[in-house]
Amino acid sequence: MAPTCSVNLHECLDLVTRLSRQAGKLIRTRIRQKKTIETKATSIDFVTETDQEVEKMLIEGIRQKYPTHKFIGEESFAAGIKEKLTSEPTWVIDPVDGTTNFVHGYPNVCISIGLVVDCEAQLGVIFNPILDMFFRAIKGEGAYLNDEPITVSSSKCLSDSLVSVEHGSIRTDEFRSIVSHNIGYFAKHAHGIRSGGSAAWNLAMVAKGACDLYVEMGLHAWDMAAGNIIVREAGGVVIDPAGGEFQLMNRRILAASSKELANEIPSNLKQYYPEHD
Ligand code: LIP
Repeated sequence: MAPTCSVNLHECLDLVTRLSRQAGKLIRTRIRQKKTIETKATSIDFVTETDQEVEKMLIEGIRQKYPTHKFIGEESFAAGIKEKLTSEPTWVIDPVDGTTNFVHGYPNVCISIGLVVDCEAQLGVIFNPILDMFFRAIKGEGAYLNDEPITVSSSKCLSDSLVSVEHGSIRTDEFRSIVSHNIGYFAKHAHGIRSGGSAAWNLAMVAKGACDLYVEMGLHAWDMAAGNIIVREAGGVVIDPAGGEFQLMNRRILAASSKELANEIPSNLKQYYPEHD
């Protein structure tokens, strides 16, 4: 029998649903206003006051109910609070995934919250408050968009697929040349390519069956913790872009509608291995 999770996942989901809807109101108001922008790791890795405020709201709200739980949050990390992933229940949070979209008023902006227990994804929530799309999954219970069940598409090969890619925020020549090569490969062989500007959004689109494949190298655990479980619960496959097992802390992801499609990709990609967080 599969081991049961030590936390009540339905109570956790109720809590983060309430908190994300509350935080979503702030994002909806602020997206129309002028933002104060700062940069982090690179000149195009942005943070705004809203990212910081939303992360604080979410962490404080969760901590009130679960004082012993751990947090890996994008903005806490940038501020020097660098928690490692352990077997303890850990909330992995991106308060505004798609910060560049948020800065420009482009509507692909998501709150992304994943809960990992014993190093295994148990729950994920992705909320786009601008488009009012709320994706959620609990391990073993399927994936939902605004309370309707969702499933991945039936695509089994690249030549039938729509592919999401990102240019990322790393600006080195090596990275740019690898990304250009991989995007060129998809452009040549797929139905089309899209760039949503938010990893959480891209993963939600694979889960919803609106996109068949998403590959990115150089992102972070908070960009993919929720989407990883939502794609799997929607019937999709999540692996490392080189073909091995997906590792949340490795900063690389390949999400696909099927095992066949996932397996077709790795040998055709140039690989980039970012430094671990
Ligand atoms: C962004 C990701 C995006 C990736 C960017 C960045 P942020 O997250 O969602 O897919 O290409 O490098 O990590 O910074 O908007 O939360």
